[in-house]
Amino acid sequence: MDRLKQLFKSKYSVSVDEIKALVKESGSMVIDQVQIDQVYGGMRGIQSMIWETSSLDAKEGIRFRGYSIAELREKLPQIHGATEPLPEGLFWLMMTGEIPTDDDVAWLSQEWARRAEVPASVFTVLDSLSPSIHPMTQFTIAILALQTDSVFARRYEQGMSKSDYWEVMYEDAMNCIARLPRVSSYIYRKNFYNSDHIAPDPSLDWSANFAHMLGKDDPAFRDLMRLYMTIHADHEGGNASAHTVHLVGSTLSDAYLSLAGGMTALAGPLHGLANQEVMDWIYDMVEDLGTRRPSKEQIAEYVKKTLSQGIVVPGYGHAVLRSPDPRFLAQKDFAEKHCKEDDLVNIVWNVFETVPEILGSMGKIKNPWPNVDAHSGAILEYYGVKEHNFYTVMFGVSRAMGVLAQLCWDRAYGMPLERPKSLTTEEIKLFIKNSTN
Ligand code: HAX
Repeated sequence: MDRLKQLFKSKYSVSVDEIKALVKESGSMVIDQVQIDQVYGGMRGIQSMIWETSSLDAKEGIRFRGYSIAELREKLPQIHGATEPLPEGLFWLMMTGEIPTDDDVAWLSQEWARRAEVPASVFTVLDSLSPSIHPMTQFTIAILALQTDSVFARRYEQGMSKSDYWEVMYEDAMNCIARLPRVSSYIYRKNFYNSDHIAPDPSLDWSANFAHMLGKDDPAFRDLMRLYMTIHADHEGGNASAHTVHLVGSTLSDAYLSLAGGMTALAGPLHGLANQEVMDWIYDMVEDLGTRRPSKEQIAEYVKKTLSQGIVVPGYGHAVLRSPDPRFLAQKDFAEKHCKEDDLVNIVWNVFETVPEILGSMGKIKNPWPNVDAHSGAILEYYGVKEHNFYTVMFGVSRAMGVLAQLCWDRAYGMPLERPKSLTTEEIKLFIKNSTN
């Protein structure tokens, strides 16, 4: 058994015993109450699921196993010469609750490199797809094509004990994460570089190898990828992509099928596609105003024009957060060090200074602040990844780490099929009538 699997096993064994005891002793305690406006309002805030790998505070933002993004940037191992943490370290942390050593992350980099070979059939599937198919759809199709290699699916068909589910989920999660940079960079080079593919370099860490296969070998871009892959990985369990993976996984669908479900949720414009929408919106603004250096007054006018058309300002607002997203601030910090003169980056910063006041003045928006997607595209463009419709795929590669780490926990806990109760409006009316009589 490898070192991460061994440690994971020792951790989950303790947690499973604790959970059994707490459910036995306190299982009937009421943890939350549900209002009718929440039932109609996207289930906001209802405390109804377990997610161990991270937790989101409305004001403070995300914490991974208790560590903020600022703390992760300080505490997670980095490789020599790098300025950002290795996402391998974050995966280890999410799986075990422990900050890994330099040796642990070096091992994990090698382990993912060892598992990274993508079956030729996946490339055949991708080659058959028209370039007009959105890269995010191609990515989801590729994940489904990878499913032929699912260890869980094969072992389940042969008949396996429930007590072994976690172990094969671990194998699938590790293989899947290892292969996603290759698959997604293949989509990138196929669509935008006339299938001029770049072979992986297994001597590199996971993010640097991804950067390399995209065709971007600037050391600063490698660091950007390490940061990007770290901050996009997880945002507790209730967000649409994470919750979808958890839900699909609860049917005992394997890691690939579950992840593909989550990626179709991430592909929506109110979720991960917002990073593409932000850049398209900025380009429309630049064209409309006829300048790449618009003043804050010009930006304010354009924002008001967007809102008057009934269009949301992409990259702003959040279902949970009520302050600027620390993932936005981490990217701003990176951009201040690496590309502070860039026109598009400066537009992002001026939008940040302009939009919250306008959105706040509308009175209905609960969070006028930027989210993670408001910043990422401008920095990616700076380093030459200019294809906006690829950005959500990059988000998806990172998100896989968080949701698949949690799926290992779901299996270790023996989480049951998820099946909440739905109501008809007639039933709600009846409930109101009976409650008020
Ligand atoms: N621009 C204009 N209007 C906005 C807005 C924005 N950025 N954000 C919210 N609103 C509107 C809502 O559409 C809603 O309007 P109606 O009452 O007319 O329907 C109203 O303000 C109240 O919404 P809310 O309660 O503040 O926000 P929700 O929890 O319903 O929605 C969203 C959260 C993220 C979906 C929303 O803020 C939004 O559409 N933002 C723009 C898209 C975006 O950036 N999405 C990415 C979010 C982060 C993420 O998941 N990244 O992957």
